[in-house]
Amino acid sequence: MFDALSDRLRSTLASLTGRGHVSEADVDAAMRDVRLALLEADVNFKVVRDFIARVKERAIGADVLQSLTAGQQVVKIVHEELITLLSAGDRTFHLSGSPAVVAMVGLQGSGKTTSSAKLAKYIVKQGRRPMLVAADPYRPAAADQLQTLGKSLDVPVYRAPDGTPVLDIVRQGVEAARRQTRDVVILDTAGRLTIDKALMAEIEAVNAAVKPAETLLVVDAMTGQEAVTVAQAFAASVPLTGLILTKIDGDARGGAALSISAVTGLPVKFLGTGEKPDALEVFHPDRLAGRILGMGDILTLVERAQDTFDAKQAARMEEKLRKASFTLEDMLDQMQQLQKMGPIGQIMGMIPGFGHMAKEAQSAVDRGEMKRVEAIIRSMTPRERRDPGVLNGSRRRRIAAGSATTLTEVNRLVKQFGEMQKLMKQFSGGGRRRVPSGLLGRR
Ligand SMILES: Nc1nc2c(ncn2[C@@H]2O[C@H](COP(=O)(O)OP(=O)(O)OP(=O)(O)O)[C@@H](O)[C@H]2O)c(=O)[nH]1
Ligand SMILES: [Mg+2]
Repeated sequence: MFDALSDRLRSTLASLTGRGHVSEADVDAAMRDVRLALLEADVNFKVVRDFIARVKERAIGADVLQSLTAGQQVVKIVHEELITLLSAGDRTFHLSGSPAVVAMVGLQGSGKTTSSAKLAKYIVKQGRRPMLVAADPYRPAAADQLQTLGKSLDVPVYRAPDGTPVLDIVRQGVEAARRQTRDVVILDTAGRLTIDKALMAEIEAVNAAVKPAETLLVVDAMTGQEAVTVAQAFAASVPLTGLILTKIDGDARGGAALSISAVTGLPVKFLGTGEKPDALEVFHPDRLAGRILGMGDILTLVERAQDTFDAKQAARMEEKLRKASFTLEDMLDQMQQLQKMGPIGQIMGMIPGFGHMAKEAQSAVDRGEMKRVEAIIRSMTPRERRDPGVLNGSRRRRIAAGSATTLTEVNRLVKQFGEMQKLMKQFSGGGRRRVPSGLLGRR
């Protein structure tokens, strides 16, 4: 979502760091570019104006420009101000009360049900016992959707008979949770097409009836400034404790994510980054700012790796890498693990210095290149996977035919793997240098 903005900011800021002396005019010119980049990313114009004013005020101060590292300092100021921009309110996820009640509210299709399931999964990981409540009395299909998700996550779903009024549903849901010793209740409420009085009244009544510890507004980041307007309208009439921004993985321009906290004063607590139940990230302003400025986001990457990789397997892989006994079989394994971490473009965007390659890597995957490499390895015999040295011409032709690829592709893979092995031998000969496990499955 932040690709275009990120590209522009990176190149503008690179023009500042790539030189010895930085003048006030240089900062002005760079800030004009930053301003345009933000506006083009659909960031609210008042937010942009204030942001630029703050950066300029700090950057044009005498100590900055006279310093030998003026360029870097300006970038640092942009980074810090970007963090401030994203940091409104209290981002702690409060789960007080027994059970703690979390109400999900928002417009139709914003992602309430999906986010309820994601949150349930997140809460289970924290060692708690959530229950989902289908608090949409108007559409039986909504309850079906939640039940299916709950089943796949092994989280119980409370569902009242059709036609039960919403206040009865939520009270009964909380009761059911107490009986089943569930300590968190997530209310998946009904969406509306527009913000109307009836919806607001319903949210208020639910609030009064079950006193949620969190009332989270779910907004679709793909709708851009519309999302900001919606959040403003909700915030003006019901007490919200925070926001969940969904569909951050989409190709909208990112303006909603960058403006919504500054405009509403509400904290963003979570980001939805995909359709699957594990595509939820706790929102960290510093990490997002780092990602946008191309500084990477190692912390999120490490967390994802920890969630995805089994520690023993990772240790075994690292051992193999160190001893340079890594085979094509292992490479296939690693590629599969890596894909579990999320779309390759997202992952590469988190590695410092790799941001600019993220798009190309993603399109290589989208073109099916990763699948083809997998197919090639799968068409090899175990012996060939362990020792590509035996791959003579006729074996290679057999593999190309078996994997529906070409001889050129097979040759390329074998060659690349050979180069990788050489590299690994250097690493292992070079002493203690550790190869980050899990990151080498990349072609
Ligand atoms: N790509 C992507 N899709 C999402 C995300 N969150 C939700 N979706 C999709 O958005 C659509 C709507 O999601 P729901 O969770 O059903 O939305 P809702 O707010 O419960 O909708 P109503 O109950 O009809 O008001 C579904 O197709 C979801 O798969 C996300 O973070 N990324
Ligand atoms: Mg729903």
